[in-house]
Amino acid sequence: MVTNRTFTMLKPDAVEKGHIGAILDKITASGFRIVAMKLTQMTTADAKEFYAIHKERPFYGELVEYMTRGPIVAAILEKNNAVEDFRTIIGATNPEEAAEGTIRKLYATSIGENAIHGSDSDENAAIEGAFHFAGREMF
Ligand code: IDP
Ligand code: MG
Repeated sequence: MVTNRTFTMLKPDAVEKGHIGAILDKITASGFRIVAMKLTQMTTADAKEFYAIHKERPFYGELVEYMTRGPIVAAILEKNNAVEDFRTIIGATNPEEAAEGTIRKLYATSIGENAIHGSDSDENAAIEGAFHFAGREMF
C-alpha cells in the first residue's frame, strides 16, 4: 500500500549549499512523516537508470553529471495525498516559474539545478523508493 507515500531526493546543489536542515524542516512542517532517509551519493550508473525516462533529452548528460557530483539525501515520505501535496510544496521544475514559498523558489538555482526531486505518481514513488531503499522492511 503506497498510496500515501512519495519519494524525494535533496539534490547535490542543496546539500552543497547547506540547505538540508531548512528543507527537511519545511517538509516535516508541511505534514510529511519521514519513513526512511539516508545521505548517499549516486553513481553514474545509478543516475542514468534513475533518469532513464529522460535519456533522449538534450540535458540528460548534464543531469547525470549534476546528480552524481556530490552527496544527496534520499527519503521516503508519508502523508495523505503525498505525491500531489509534495509536488505542490516543491514547486515547478523551473524555479523562475515556481510559486512563492516553495522549496524550488527558495533554494533552486536553475531549471537544471533545482534543489529537490519529488515523485510524479504513486507508481513512480514506489519504484523510486525501492531503487534507493531496496530490501528495507519498511518499504
Ligand atoms: P521534475 O523534477 O520537476 O519532475 P522533470 O521534467 O522530470 O522535472 O526533469 C527531471 C530533472 O531534470 C529536473 O528536476 C531537472 O533537474 C532536470 N531538467 C529538467 N528539464 C531540464 C532542462 O531543460 N535543462 C536542464 N535540466 C533539466
Ligand atoms: Mg519528473
